[in-house]
Amino acid sequence: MNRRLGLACLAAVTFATSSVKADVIASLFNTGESDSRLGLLGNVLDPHWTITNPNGTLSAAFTLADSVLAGRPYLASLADSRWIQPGSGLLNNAAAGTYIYSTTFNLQGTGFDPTTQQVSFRVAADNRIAGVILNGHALGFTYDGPLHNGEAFTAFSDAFTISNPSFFNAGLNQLQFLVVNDPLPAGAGDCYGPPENPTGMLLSVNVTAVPEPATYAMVGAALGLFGLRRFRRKTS
Ligand SMILES: [Ca+2]
Repeated sequence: MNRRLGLACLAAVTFATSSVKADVIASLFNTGESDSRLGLLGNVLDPHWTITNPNGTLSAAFTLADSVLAGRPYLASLADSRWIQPGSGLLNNAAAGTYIYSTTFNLQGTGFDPTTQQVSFRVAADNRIAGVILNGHALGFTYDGPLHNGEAFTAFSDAFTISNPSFFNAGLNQLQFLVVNDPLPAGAGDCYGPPENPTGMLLSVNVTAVPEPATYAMVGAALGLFGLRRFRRKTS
């Protein structure tokens, strides 16, 4: 490859990748993430999430301390996210049932265009995700982890992208995860002491700007132009 063509390709690739970038919605946060986009400490209030308990009461969401995760089959905390649970402390015996983890974010004035940008997430839960809802629209997502029977917290789900732009509101949006805490299987608890049945969720969200078709056309035209120049140099 001659030097000019190499530089041309580099410029085109740089142009293409610069239009595909991770972005943030200022008011959309991972679980256990601070306003400054760092992971919160353990056993502190998460200011961005609330949890509705199986009996319908509302709980503040608290981060799980690493000491709670230690020795248990949980995915480790990330630099910008941490497991959260209903209430503070160890919460070793959370009631079985469905917990609704809720957060809100505002797209007003953000320039966010769901027709060209996408929100994706990965999630892990104790015990499993029974559904995800955006503004009342079920997203068709469930996750039961790679293992089963209460040991399914060791890995993130695959990334799931919210691909229906009509599900977003121009202003306030509500994102909800249905987390099922299954009853303890018979004989459970022997590994970690007395029978216990904690629950929790670890979520990582990402916003990706997708290039518009016109961008691809410009990159293609640039590559075609330099290819033509190279052909002319060879044949002249
Ligand atoms: Ca559990």
